[in-house]
Amino acid sequence: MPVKKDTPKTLVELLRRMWLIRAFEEKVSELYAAREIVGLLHLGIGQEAVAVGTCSRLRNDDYVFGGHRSHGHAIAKGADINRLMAEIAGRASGYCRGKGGSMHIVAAEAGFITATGVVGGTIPLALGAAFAAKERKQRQVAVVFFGDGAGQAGHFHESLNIASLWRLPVIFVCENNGYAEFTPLSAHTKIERLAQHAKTYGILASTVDGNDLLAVCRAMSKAVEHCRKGQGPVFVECLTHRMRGHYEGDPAKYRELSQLAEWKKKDPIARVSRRLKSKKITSDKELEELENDARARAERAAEFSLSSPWPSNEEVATQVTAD
Ligand SMILES: Cc1ncc(C[n+]2csc(CCOP(=O)(O)OP(=O)(O)O)c2C)c(N)n1
Ligand SMILES: [Mg+2]
Repeated sequence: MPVKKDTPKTLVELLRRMWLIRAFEEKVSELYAAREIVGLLHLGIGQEAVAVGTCSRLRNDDYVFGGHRSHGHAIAKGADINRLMAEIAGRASGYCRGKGGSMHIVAAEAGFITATGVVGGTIPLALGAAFAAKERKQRQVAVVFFGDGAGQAGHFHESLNIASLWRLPVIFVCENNGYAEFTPLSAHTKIERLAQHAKTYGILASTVDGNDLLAVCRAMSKAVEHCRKGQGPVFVECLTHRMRGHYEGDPAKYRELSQLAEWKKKDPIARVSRRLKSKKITSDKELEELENDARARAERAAEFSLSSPWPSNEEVATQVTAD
């Protein structure tokens, strides 16, 4: 969702959005543990600043594409959390009538075009949206979120090349959380910074602290301006960390506990809260209210979802098979 102007109040609003994502995902995790939600579930807890910082720079009619860890991206772009949670719970009131689930979110009215479980699979799709936007001359941009693991896929490299060649208004947002499933970055590439790949293809690229909301906002403001002026694609690599396992239930034995503890100190929500408090913009009580409000909204989304009907047998069989 776009912010009109950056003021101290804006920062409070962005913190509210980060809390909404956190509370939403923690509620989803709770429902998963209670087996109210089934299937594979990938949470982005700890990565909220990337989603919120990026989408705060976008217009409603800009396009966003995600992947398997994209609840936060959809919420940040303005998706309705009731319909989103219902989708994850497989209910008929969900965005895809319960047939897409956690990894196939579509919230078209909010400009969240699609997500996929195919790693990096929406990167070429974002190029298509950017191409159409360029043809229509409406100065929209397309943003695609993906992880460091996608950087080894052929379609990632082909897309960077074409986007650069055709000067497409696409912003590649790489959430480099250091792992692809259980494999550390150093075991799947010799390249330390994914932004290096983009530079090779002649794309304007930078690496930022993805747990610093303001750093993400600054990088994205520049990226969006560059794209809207028709100057071609931009690649922003955001260094971050997922605080949960790769999927819910992952024992995460490949990760040192000390590493997690270090990242917890860099929790993006705590960082913004400390900043607001030290600048006397927000009191402890107001910060607490932000969290409580987000948790109450997530609770209502859960009630809405679990009281919604399952899709009918006829519904389940439509739109999902090749005739
Ligand atoms: C094309 C493809 N290959 C492999 C997989 C299995 N897989 C699912 S998630 C994942 C790792 C993705 O890592 P990354 O892109 O860094 O995203 P993160 O999970 O860290 O957010 C893999 C290999 C897949 N879903 N799709
Ligand atoms: Mg990763």
